Amino acid sequence: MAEPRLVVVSNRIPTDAQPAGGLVVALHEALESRGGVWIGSSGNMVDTPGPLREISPEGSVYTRLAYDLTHDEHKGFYLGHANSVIWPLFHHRADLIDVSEESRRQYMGVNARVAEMIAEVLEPTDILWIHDYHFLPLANELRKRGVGNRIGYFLHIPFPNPSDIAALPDRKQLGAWISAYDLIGLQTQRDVSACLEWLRSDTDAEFTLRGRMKLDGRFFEVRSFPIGIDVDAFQKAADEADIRITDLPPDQKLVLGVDRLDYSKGLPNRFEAFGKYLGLRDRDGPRATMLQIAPPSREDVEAYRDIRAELESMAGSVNGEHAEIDWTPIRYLRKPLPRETLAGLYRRADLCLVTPLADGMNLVAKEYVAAQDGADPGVLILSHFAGAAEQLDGALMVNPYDTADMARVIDQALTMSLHERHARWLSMMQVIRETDIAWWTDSYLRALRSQPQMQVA
Ligand code: GDG
Repeated sequence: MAEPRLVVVSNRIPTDAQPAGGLVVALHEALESRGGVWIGSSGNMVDTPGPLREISPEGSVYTRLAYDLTHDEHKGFYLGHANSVIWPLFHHRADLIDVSEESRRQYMGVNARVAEMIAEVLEPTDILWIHDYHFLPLANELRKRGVGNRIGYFLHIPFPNPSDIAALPDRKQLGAWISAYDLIGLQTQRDVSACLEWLRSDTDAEFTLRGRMKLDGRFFEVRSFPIGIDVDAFQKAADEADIRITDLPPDQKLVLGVDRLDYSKGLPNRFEAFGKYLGLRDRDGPRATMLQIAPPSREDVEAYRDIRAELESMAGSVNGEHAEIDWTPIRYLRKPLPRETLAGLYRRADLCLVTPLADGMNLVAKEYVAAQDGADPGVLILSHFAGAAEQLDGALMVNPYDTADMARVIDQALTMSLHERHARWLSMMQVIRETDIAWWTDSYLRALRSQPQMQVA
């Protein structure tokens, strides 16, 4: 029997023929090998939105369908409810949420409008794969329109604790939203436990045979599928990159951070820890320079402007205290770099700091490991709070709130023997290879296809 057609829905749809960036590449490859349809927003804002329009590049084996958002939708749905309520809450920052009736109305409105457009192009045997926190209610909106297809969901960010959900204005609807899906994919076992704990404590969900849940007469499954990367592509890019990419002397240690400028990534804690490390390092040992790449994102949201100002002042004060005429200990680049440059920096770096306060997975951790030279690999320092910590036990684990300990661990990493660096790197490489991006899409879609189509009890 032919495979059912795959319909993917994500917030933004790429417009390039060969898209770049972790998730986008994964979905592009899944659709290239299987064919199907990808639906998402064009990134354009208009006064009066039209229907879905095809934007497939020439020769594409799958179809890309885009919609535009109105200015009010962008403000309320994207900047408002998705990024000023759900994102901070799901990253345990209830103190940053900005609840507004209008934003919530736009969030529901966009989900209803996107459901309407999808229902029009859907065929009865299609399977749908919906991504991320922008679309929590989308399956429920589709069910209301009579869609009986198999619908899967993947949440890229952490699943919140019941205490965070208590602050969600939509908490009473969340059960109906989740149970409208057939398969809820989460990044880690920790997320699955949080989701099951919430279902048990706050909803009428029942556990049924074979690990499935039943709520409001619908059956669904909650499982973890840790997202991976294209390991060979990263290795190749790093092999081909010029590692004399910076003007640092070859004997100077490079400590690298690569993060979207986001308060969940723990950048102030990292700067503070690096400052403390500079205070305790052996003055006769090699100098270490920290290079932080932090391209801005969501700059129209206030909390993102605050983090930017905070970091700039911290970098200034650490450098003020520790810089020499010929050495600036913290370098901070607030712009995106081409992927090839990034691959070269990963290869050159002796240490990568991935120290978020909360993070669904964190692909930078995996990319850094994949880009190392196996004969002389660098060290990864990883926060317990990154989803990747569940898989990468060869990393040096830190609690990002304990900056004095992080400073000592930075020193440990920069003085680690080749033998230990190699053993740790090998163990991480094995996991990264076993659960690469092809494994992620294949295992998720296999699990989704095996869900029975008739779900109503
Ligand atoms: C969400 C979840 C989850 C960064 N700077 C540049 C650049 N990047 C690329 C990295 C990496 C990607 O962006 C960032 O991915 P992360 O996983 O680290 O973080 P989020 O953007 O927050 O992603 C996260 C992910 O979804 C997937 O499920 O892991 O937990 O929050 O690929 O390399 N790329 C280029 N220039 C840059 O300056 N070219």
